[in-house]
Amino acid sequence: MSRKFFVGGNWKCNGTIEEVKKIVTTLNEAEVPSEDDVEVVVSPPFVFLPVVKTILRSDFSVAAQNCWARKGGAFTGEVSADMLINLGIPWVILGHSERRLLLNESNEFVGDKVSYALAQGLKVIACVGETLEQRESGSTMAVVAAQTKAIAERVSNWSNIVLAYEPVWAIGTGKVATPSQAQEVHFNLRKWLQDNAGAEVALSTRIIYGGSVNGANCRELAAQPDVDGFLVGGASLKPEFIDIIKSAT
Ligand code: G2H
Repeated sequence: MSRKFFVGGNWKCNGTIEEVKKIVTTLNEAEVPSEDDVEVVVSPPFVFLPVVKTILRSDFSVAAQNCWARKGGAFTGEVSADMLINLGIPWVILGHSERRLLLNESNEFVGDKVSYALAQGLKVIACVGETLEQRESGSTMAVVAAQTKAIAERVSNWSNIVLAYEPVWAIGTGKVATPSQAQEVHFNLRKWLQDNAGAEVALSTRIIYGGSVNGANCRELAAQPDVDGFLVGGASLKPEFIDIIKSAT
């Protein structure tokens, strides 16, 4: 089964309205492979979602960087999945390591968010990944399996989930995983899906890589059989994001 290449741009907590409009202009003017070959989703901070959605080319989509774990109400500072749907936002990134580590989001809490967001009709980029300490102690697979299990226990339909493997030691550090390091974890995650969610889910779910992806290293990573695309941080704010999109073909 062919899995359409997926390139996400995670803008994190960056940008002014002027900078955001400039990035969108660059994207809108770029020649990239067709929608048949690559799915592109950019994720600005919440406050810029409406403007980006309005001015972004129609073959690219937008994602929020987070949402609340259930229906809205008395949860100061949170944004609910229902609100994103109401605004016409199709995607959300959940479980990013910056939220897991800096804001203490547990595997279970991330699983609850994924489940609720899917139930409201959002598509989810669900992030998993180990710290350097965990990698060095040999527990990479146990860590990403536990993170994926907390999602799998709460979700039966994986068709609207993209799984992003983002080793924490590679995020924003310039220290990208080697193609074989990425492939090894992606292969094992797919095997985990096969054993725990079924062969169809394992074959069809896109597993993308994130962590210091740039225009120079993307092609070698994209050539790995179980790397189905990227979640890009720093480089998604720069024109080289176009080169990363082009690595789809
Ligand atoms: C990982 C990635 C985007 P960067 O967080 O999700 O960021 O490409 O800057 O390492």
